[in-house]
Amino acid sequence: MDYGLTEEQKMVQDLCRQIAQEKIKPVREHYDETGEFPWDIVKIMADADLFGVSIEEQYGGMGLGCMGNVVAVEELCKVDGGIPLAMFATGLGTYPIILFGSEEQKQAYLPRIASGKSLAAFGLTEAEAGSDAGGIKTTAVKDGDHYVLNGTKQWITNGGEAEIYTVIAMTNKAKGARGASAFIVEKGTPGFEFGKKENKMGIRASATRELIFQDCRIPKENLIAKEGMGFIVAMKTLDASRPGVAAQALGIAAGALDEAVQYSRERRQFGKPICSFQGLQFMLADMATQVEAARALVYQAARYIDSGAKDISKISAMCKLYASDVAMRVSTDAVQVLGGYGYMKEYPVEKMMRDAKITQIYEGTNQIQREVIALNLIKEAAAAKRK
Ligand code: COS
Repeated sequence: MDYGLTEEQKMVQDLCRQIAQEKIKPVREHYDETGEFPWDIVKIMADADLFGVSIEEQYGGMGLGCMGNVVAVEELCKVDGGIPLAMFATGLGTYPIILFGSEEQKQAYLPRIASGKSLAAFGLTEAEAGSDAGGIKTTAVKDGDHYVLNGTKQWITNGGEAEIYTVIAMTNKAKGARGASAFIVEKGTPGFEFGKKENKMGIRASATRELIFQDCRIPKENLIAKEGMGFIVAMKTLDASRPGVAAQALGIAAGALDEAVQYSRERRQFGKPICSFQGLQFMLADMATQVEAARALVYQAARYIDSGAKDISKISAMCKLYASDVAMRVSTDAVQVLGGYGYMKEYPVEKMMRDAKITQIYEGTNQIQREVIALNLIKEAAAAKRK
């Protein structure tokens, strides 16, 4: 099917398909079992310039925007939802710099990230502040030419492996969400350590760790935007990055569908391939329809973002919500199609089902996405009434 991709987007898609099939597929089981960080694949993705897909060309990237990223992530995640996360979690950690960084900060960090020499990570979540992003307790206190950070961030993707961290901390607790600020913190800064690596259900090739700040002094130049802008930086970052999670979910769903269709042609019961039974055909038809609908919404969101539109919160939340629910349903159905084999680790669909679950949870639970969508609907209706 022709999705109206540009030549450059098709080139990225082909490149990712090749990397996924030739490099990731043979090792996905190993990384899932061991939970090791996939540095060999990170290097392959870096050599293919994939870390720079959506970074502007003037900073060493390909300049292919959100759509370039979505196409790449979908293709890689058809084979494995965990290993490529090193790449698009780096994107999440980079958005605060892309969207709000000064020219000096962009020049200092974006070329390093685009080349894949340094991974990035985003530090917002804390033990007591997940959905309630405004409730963070980590503090940043100005002290001359420095800020001093104290606090602990939880469940940070790429934690420990990344060199560059964008971190949200309170510079004025009394002001609540309006008292938060965003900072760049480099690995190796004294007072910045990592907690234990989490043992997860899925996306096990991805590193998830705590970031621990104890009197960590960073130069005042590492403040992103202005003091008090941190919550907005975080919200706009999530608006920009959620289509990436949606693309991960879409890729997992499409990969699970492929596995189910293939298997149903080979598996014989009652003397014929199980794909000749209508009960199974109806399942496959529903799975395929959901995958296409998710793809349409994810591509629509990415194109809208690339058009330069400002009101992207709603469509971004919608595509993440829809594609992740599709990923969960389709991967669960794929396990059902494969039956007993689907439940075994010899086949990839049980892993796809485990990997799919996180897409309904991280970068904002799907309950939060629904809230974002509803709040925007109400805001739009109020604005239309005023006109
Ligand atoms: N873009 C720009 N501004 C935004 C915004 C957005 N997407 N979302 C909120 N804001 C602004 C609001 O307009 C408000 O501004 P004012 O203070 O000028 O009125 C301010 O930010 C506070 O907004 P609000 O009162 O809606 O904040 P809440 O604390 O109620 O939180 C939700 C809103 C729940 C939507 C937010 O906390 C959220 O997205 N939580 C999920 C966080 C998340 O995804 N965590 C996952 C881990 S990070 S990988």
